[in-house]
Amino acid sequence: MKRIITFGTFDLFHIGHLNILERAKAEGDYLIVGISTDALNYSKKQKNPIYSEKDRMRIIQSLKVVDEVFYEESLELKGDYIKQHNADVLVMGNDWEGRFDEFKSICEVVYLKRTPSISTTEIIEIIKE
Ligand code: C2G
Repeated sequence: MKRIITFGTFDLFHIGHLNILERAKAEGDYLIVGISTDALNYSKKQKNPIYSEKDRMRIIQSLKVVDEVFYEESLELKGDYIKQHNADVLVMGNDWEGRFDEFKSICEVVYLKRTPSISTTEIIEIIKE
């Protein structure tokens, strides 16, 4: 059984998120998703996501393509998470192209093309206008 791992915030869940999760699952048999915690987001962007980590996790967990979820507390722990979950493949969107190549020594690393014209940031901007 091929185990896939991917990571993300998945705030204001949208079609780009669903596309990448479905395509990640298609790379293997079992999909594990690391959900960035509110604290990790705050450290990266100096603001909290709109949806709490608890709600973001419940949404992702409810998807039929997702087999397992956990909280991603630090970007530095990615290698540990890959090993702890015995992942064979790390999948990320191509906005992260090249950024996780260091993990090629412990698993396969695949970057999938992002869905064009949609992002959480754009949704927030449109609603603000
Ligand atoms: N994504 C996509 N198409 C979009 C928007 C997002 O394919 N139009 C993908 C991203 O490339 C990413 C996943 O959806 O692989 C989750 O995106 P974000 O919630 O923006 O995740 P991010 O904040 O980049 O967190 O350890 C890495 C981080 O946890 C990733």
